[in-house]
Amino acid sequence: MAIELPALPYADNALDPHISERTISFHYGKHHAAYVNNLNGLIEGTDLADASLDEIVSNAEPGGLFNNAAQVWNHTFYWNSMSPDGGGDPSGELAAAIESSFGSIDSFKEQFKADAVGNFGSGWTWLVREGDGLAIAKTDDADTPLAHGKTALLTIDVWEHAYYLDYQNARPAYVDTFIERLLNWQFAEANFIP
Ligand code: MN3
Repeated sequence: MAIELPALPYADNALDPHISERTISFHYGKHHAAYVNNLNGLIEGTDLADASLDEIVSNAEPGGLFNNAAQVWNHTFYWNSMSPDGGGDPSGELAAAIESSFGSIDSFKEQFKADAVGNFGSGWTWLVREGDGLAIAKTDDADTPLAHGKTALLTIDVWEHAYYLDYQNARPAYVDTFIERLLNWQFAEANFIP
């Protein structure tokens, strides 16, 4: 059973002008799709052919299989971490947990931005559960909290392909827009409650 490319949770142009339809066409239609195709090529005819994506990501050794599987998982999580109606502030139990772990919602946003801007190469910044609280996690390349037994609540992709067409080298502007206009707090809250 091949791994499938999940449908985007919104239209290709729904995040415009913050993330353009052109960026989505490459990032989802080419990059994400390529990871799916590569992964299926690697598992076809092996004992992983019927494994779930989560099983592959959780168990693969470092290398091409892990990189492609993790990038499939990471990108699906990233699309869901954004919404055309995103931005604003979290509410309820998640808001309380963020205030407890980071001091305030604004302090969380500052720390999340600093981590995302400060990743020197290609990678991801995450909000994750850590013990009884929450933490920001930086991962490089394809690495993902799932491979470290951590529960992710939201993520931003800071590979250049995520923002270069719209922001060129201005990663801080992309991160600001993600936080203020796109961040899907309802998705993060849903990941936090279970
Ligand atoms: Mn990407």
